[in-house]
Amino acid sequence: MLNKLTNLTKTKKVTTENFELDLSRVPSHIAVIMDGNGRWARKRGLPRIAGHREGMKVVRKVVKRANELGVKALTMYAFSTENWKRPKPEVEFIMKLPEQFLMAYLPELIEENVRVRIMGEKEGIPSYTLKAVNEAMDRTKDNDGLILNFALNYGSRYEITSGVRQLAKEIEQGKIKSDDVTEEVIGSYMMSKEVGDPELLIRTSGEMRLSNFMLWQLAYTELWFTDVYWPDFSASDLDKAIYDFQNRGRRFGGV
Ligand code: V07
Repeated sequence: MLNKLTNLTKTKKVTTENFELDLSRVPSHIAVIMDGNGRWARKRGLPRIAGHREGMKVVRKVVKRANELGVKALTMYAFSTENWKRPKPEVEFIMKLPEQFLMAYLPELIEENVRVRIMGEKEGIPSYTLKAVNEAMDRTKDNDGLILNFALNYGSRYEITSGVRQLAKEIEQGKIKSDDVTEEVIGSYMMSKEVGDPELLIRTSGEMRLSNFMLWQLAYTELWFTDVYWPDFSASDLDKAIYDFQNRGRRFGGV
């Protein structure tokens, strides 16, 4: 078992049975594509929604572990703009998960000094989902620990398009000059402006695509893939991703 920890508080290193993490080089922002919930369920002869429910519990475990390791921000891809194409009952079930998640875990998140955020297009999200999320954002707004940023009704090309449209509007109005448009300026028009760019992207379930997720922000991000289905993902899988991150040769100005 990889999740038996020793000396977490005593030294700068955290040891599991197989590897040691350097707590001074934990990625500050990790983004996660939580894929494989439907396949996890099918493998067990369960309905897809059972996979989503199980996946929700894993979010909590990963938040807990990330917080212990000193991660500053976690961006979790909860619902994409493409996910509306799924069968209506499945979409309705998924949209009730934020409320369920918060009912079960909000007290614990508050306790752990976590700040809840969302990024995505609010239009289209059911009102009961927004109500739960707004309440969580409000009740955690003064927390200054880990930022738990859910991508909800999010699509990166949409994000870039609406950011560029807004920027163009402000150029037309003379609020900003086209010559002053830098990468930093464009970044500030993205929905992730609060959390910045991830240092590590994790995608579960064996797919090796970005699927319209944080295309602008992932320019320099280390990408880590695993065949593990999201509901089977554990705290030690997170450790392994961070361990691999710490053992990759970081090249500057290279490829
Ligand atoms: C969702 C569970 C995880 C696997 C991926 C798809 C299904 C937690 C949330 C959530 C969102 C906002 C919030 C609190 C919790 C969530 C959706 C789907 C839409 F403030 N899990 N989870 N939201 N899944």
